[in-house]
Amino acid sequence: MVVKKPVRVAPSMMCADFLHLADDLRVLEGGGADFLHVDIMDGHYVPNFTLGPDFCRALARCSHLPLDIHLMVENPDAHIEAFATIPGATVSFHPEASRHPHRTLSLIRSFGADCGIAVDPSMPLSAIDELLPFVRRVCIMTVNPGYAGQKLVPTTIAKIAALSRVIADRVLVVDIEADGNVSWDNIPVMVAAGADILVAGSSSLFDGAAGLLDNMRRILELLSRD
Ligand code: S6P
Ligand code: MG
Repeated sequence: MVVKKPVRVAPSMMCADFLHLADDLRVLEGGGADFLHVDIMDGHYVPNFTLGPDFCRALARCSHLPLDIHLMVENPDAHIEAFATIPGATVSFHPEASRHPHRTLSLIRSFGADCGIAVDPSMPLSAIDELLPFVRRVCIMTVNPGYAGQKLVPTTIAKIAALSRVIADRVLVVDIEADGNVSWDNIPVMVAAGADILVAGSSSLFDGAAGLLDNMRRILELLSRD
């Protein structure tokens, strides 16, 4: 029998208040967050810029929560070392941005990090079929990469469900992460589809309607976790 791990929560750091980050990290740790999701954007793979290796290292110094680093960059191989050398990190990249994704996965592992791949809403699951046995995490992007505060691409829910079946059928040890518009309404839908990790951003945890701790509690309640 497969014992399912509880669904885990990865607050999206690009949605955090950078001017109160140290205090908010304490709240997230005490409130039951499992990872810190860090979006890295290069202005080429996506039109936006966000965070970088110095920010990741500062987070790793300031928090015991493992980093979940999501590279939205062209030519990820050129940047792997800066991120994969951070102790405890998982580093995910978009395979279409790499000429040889298997090689990129090996490079991540060679620095001691766990590796993952991120799947754009337009990318079919068949495109990652050959990579699945070599990754620990698949980040299913439920919005288009590049910005917080976007609306769900609805077809990505069926993609989570289909991937969940593939993982079970092939008896793989791979976590499915849902990334984008993880809202109060979408959380139960994503979990029912098979998401193992939820990236919590401006649609829930950082919606500003309540404090961080209250919103963390509300997420854990929805997940029936306390
Ligand atoms: C988007 C990025 C995501 C965002 C997240 C924000 O390119 O990969 O991780 O940070 O989508 O959450 P929300 O709830 O604003 O969509
Ligand atoms: Mg992300």
